[in-house]
Amino acid sequence: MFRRALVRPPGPNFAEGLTTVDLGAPDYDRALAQHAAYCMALDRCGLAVMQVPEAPHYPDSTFVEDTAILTPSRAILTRPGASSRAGEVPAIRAPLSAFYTEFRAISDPGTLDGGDVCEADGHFIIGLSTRTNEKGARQLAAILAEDGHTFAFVDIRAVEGILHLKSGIAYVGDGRIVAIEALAQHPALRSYTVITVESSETYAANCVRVNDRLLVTTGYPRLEAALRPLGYDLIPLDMSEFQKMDGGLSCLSLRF
Ligand code: CIR
Repeated sequence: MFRRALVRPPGPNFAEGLTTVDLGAPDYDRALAQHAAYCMALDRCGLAVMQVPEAPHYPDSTFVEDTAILTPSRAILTRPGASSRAGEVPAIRAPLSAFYTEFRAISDPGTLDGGDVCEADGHFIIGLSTRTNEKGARQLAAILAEDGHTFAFVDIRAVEGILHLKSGIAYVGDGRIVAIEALAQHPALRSYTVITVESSETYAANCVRVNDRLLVTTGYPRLEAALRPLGYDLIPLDMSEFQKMDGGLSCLSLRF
């Protein structure tokens, strides 16, 4: 069970962040409204939502998931792969220190974004991407192994259309993984029941199980139709403005 979430609202320069998609500039007021709806959804899932103040110099800082990996026993601060995002991490440590006494960190020359780390009940699937390099992935794996966690690597560097591993897969509990077609057959997913996302709905793969609810992006009826009969209690959320900046549901919070 998750009890808390850490979030960071987008700042006024949100549109100056990094993006690889060509969907136009995000509307700031809409982004704030979507972020507020996201926080309300986390509240409905039973989480206490803690807000870190926006960071004017870091337009991508609303994507807090990339700054830390949280396990029951420790907080692992990342070393984001995009140099413009490196300064986001220190502000995350302070609020986490109220709940974690043990901190570890990914260090140079390792780089790692939290969006590349998919936890499935204590097993960690770690993506190698343009943001997470092999050294960063191995550092994380070694830290996790100290606590008896297991791990697997998935190289997504040749997979088109996704920035992070979790842009393409999500663990939704009960031994099930939602995955885009390009990753559905990956050996690292062999022990799971895979719910394949059709290519027209790739963006929808980034969904988030929070306690007994599942956050999904609105506008993807095929994935919804696959999930509802399995008994998932869905909370659909409009993510249009975050999608324009390569972000999705999971990136907007750290859940612990
Ligand atoms: C970036 O390029 O870093 C941000 N514009 C988007 C980060 C999205 N984070 C995630 O998927 N975990």
